Amino acid sequence: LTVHICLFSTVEHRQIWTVRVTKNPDSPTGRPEAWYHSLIHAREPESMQHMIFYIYWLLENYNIDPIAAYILNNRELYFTPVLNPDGYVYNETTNPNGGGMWRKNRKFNGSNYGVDLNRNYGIYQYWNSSNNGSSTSTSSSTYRGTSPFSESETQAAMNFINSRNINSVMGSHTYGNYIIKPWAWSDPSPTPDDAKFNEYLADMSRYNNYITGTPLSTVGYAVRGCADDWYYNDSAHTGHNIIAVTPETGLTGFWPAQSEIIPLAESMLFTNQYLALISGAYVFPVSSNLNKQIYIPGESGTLNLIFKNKGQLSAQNVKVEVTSPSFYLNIPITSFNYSTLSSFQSDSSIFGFTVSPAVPLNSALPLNIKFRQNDSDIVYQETKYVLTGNGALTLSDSAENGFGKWTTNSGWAVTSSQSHTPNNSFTDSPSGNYSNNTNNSMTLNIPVDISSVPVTFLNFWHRYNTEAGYDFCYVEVSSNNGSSWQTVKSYNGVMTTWTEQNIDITSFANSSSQLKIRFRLQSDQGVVADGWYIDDIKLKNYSPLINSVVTNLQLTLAQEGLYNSAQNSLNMNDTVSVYLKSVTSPYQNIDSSRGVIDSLTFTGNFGFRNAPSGNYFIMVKHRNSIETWSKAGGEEYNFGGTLSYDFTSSVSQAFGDNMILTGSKYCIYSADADQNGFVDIGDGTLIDNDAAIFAGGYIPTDLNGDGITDVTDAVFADNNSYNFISKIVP
Ligand SMILES: [Ca+2]
Ligand SMILES: [Ca+2]
Ligand SMILES: [Ca+2]
Ligand SMILES: [Ca+2]
Ligand SMILES: [Zn+2]
Repeated sequence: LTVHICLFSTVEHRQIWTVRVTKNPDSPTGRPEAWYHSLIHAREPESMQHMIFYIYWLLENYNIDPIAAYILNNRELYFTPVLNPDGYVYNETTNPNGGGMWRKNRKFNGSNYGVDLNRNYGIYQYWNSSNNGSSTSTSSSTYRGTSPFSESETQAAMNFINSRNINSVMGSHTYGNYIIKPWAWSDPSPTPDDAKFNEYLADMSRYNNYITGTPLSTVGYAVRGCADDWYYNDSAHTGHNIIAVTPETGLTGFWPAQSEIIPLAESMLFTNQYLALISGAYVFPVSSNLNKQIYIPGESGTLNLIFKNKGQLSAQNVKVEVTSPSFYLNIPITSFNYSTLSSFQSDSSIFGFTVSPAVPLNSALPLNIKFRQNDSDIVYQETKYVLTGNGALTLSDSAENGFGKWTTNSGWAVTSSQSHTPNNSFTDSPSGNYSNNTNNSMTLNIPVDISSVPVTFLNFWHRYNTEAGYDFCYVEVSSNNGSSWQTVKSYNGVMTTWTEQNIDITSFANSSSQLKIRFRLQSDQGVVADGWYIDDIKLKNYSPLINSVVTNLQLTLAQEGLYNSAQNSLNMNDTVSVYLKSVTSPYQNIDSSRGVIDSLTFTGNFGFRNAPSGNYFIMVKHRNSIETWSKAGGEEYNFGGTLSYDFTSSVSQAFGDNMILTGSKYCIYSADADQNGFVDIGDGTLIDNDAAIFAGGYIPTDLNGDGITDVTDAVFADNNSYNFISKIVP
């Protein structure tokens, strides 16, 4: 799946290695191409770590994860882990244990070393724009070089881009937890693709909640001579622009602790996948909404999916699919097909479902959403839960009983100045505005054990007022008692009406026995506001129901035609259908099951999954027997339990005593070959006709089960029609 190629060599004669990763990588495949490069700045090793982590994820999951398989089968990826090897080796030399702070390459400039490669891209207009996005001083860490593409590393990048047909580029940096779009230089207006970039950045930060924007709105300065601007607008590509983005991973500096390396790499995994996927066709959700938060057993609902082809190429034979592994959910239509979805075209589908009346409360019934392309390839999958009942409340705090369940590092407290439920709520800054450069959290004291009810929803009400784009409210979850945290949601700007949030944190909570949650407000160095108010915090937990409980019915019966009284056995094992019927008019079907009556024991096992506990008639249908109901009054049925019923023991076991005694067994009547509820001339005619042509096999006119239809079958029809045998129902 991989092959390595050399881009170019540096002033210190090191090679810039690049690896092609795709199925059958020995030569270019013609698949949509994406390029990832990192360590253009030599002191930013996490940029390389998350790339390597992603490459391993792809390779190790080719036969496991359908998204990995799709990317490797349908994209041609290029990875350049060290675009600035001279600078990286320099750091290794000065600081063998890490921590080296050299940023530029190692070009000697007469008196100083190094050019900032991410200030050395063209075109001249960007490289030399009037803003202060780079330095002309050779001693500066942002020295731009003598001219655009003066450096061998940037020339290598330029030549590589121009030699290939790359649709998307990720040039990775650290740090700050940003994802950055063009323009990097201080252009007076946004790029023509700004709306598209905004969607891309919103999607890419969907799970890691990185802050998104231009360099000016994120890291706080414009960048002239930046790689992304040239990739996006001025590479040799004609007809379309390369989607170029820059992630800045991590919050703790250029050399994060060893324990952070993998969590940070994991935080970039989806972002990395997404960049590959958008270089071709990529159907991705815009929204997926259930019509209710919780459902009553027996209730119907809808899942409304809106989706869009976020890819740069047209998507073919798109299938949107919703299925459930739970027998408690009935989804009549499980997929919709769309022959073509062009780039940035959206569409929607609505899936109806019914929740079984038998489902226990506080259950979570999985809905597996899959988007497929080319009829089969899965490009997106997600599980949502249909919930029944209010859930087990593993945490509930209305702020009316003090701050005792929480710990704060900097002034969170109960306030009566705002509340959702009177009189109090929690707030970060009870005495006015929050401070600049604050990092203020309110953390649950005692961890919650959700291991037995792992489907977890965090529900709370809130309102907030922060400096939009700069000061953020974070909802964070720890599955290890606070050792590490993951952001599940962030908010910024102004929202001054109390609003409910109901967040599925199941994947973050990870079935933990030590779940903690934290609300954290973080501000930058300027502009403050009132902050964040939170009330009525709840953790609602549910048990996932994948395979439902089965109620077993042991049913004993004999079919008149099949029964051999001399041997006290049936002539064959045969299938019957069993229905649980309401005991009140109009005696609706509540549940049904099929099974086989054993020829020696006269008994079959029938599993039911839908009927709630109650009283039901047991009704039996067999391919050529008279429909027969259990005795008057119905049978007591306990969901999840077992039940047995024996038709053969007494004539009164059948409703209306509608059975015939043969030898020692009461048998259900045979010869209703046309299954109209009567044994009459119609059945006799069917049997006579089949007998006349010597018909054989598994056919309804073979009443005694010997594989042929003849006079020995006709005799049952003659006798039963003579006696006007018909079904007897309540
Ligand atoms: Ca309250
Ligand atoms: Ca601020
Ligand atoms: Ca405040
Ligand atoms: Ca026969
Ligand atoms: Zn950087």
